[in-house]
Amino acid sequence: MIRIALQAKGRLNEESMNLLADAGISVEESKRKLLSKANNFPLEILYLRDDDIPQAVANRIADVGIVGLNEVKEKGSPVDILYEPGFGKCRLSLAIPKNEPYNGLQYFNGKKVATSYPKILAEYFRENGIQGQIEEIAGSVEIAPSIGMTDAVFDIVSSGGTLISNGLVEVETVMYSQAVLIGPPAPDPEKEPLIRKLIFRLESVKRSKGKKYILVNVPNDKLDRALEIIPCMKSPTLLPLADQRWSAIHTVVDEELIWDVTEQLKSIGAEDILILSLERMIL
Ligand code: PRT
Ligand code: ZN
Repeated sequence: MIRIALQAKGRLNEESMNLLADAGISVEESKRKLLSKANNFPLEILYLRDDDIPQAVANRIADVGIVGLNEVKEKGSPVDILYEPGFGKCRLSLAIPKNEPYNGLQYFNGKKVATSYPKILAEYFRENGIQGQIEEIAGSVEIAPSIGMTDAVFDIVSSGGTLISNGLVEVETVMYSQAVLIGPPAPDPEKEPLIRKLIFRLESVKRSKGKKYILVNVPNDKLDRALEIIPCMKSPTLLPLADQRWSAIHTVVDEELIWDVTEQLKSIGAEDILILSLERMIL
């Protein structure tokens, strides 16, 4: 049995749960519980605030966890990044009131900056030789300048809408972040095979995203041309049809290329094109 720490509620909770579901892991009803169990994988889910996840993994209260890279960096806990599931993407940026003239990083010398990520900001200022004053606040960082508390903010940005609606403009991107699966640097040898099995499942789901399965019937004299058109990852499957003048090609194609590929295939006389969605891809 392994234990995974997930965010109890908040932005990463739903996608973390969906990720487990996509990997074929079904979880008991989790509402208002600290701990729940997967029904069909030796996995226990520990629901925590995201701030506590890096430490829980470092202290081996959980074997792995899913949390934003920003939290991992801020907490500085000794954990390894095992896998990037591809959600929770954002950046941590410095922003200032939009009417202020900005002349580069030295702007922040002697300025007060509100943030929930004081360590990341202090390191950035140190690396760049900036003497800024960091005010740690827990929430609603973006309102600090408008209430006269600070001159600037250092906060998470995704669409940028929150900054705009608070009259702020992003001037420096300090780091990019996304959800990461973390584990201790040297996992318990008894747990390691299960951790690897979990990552293997997550990878196969991710690999299938953005891909489609295509089946197409092609006259035999156009097969070479059809194989040039289809940009497949590996050698495609070729199957003879009952009508011996025709063959079927089965393969996986990037979703964004599907329309282009199908139009070109039609133009050389291909027929009966089926495009199917993919659930898993295990190589
Ligand atoms: O209760 P708990 O402590 O667990 O949660 P929390 O309130 O600390 O975190 P939560 O749920 O808000 O975010 C969890 C993680 O999601 C963060 O640590 C990031 O890794 C990631 N993430 C991705 C974001 C965003 N996108 C995001 N947009 N976290 C916060 N925001 C906030 C941001 O703080 C700002 O207020 O959304 C606003 C900006 O969004 P835009 O789209 O207007 O730019
Ligand atoms: Zn938090």
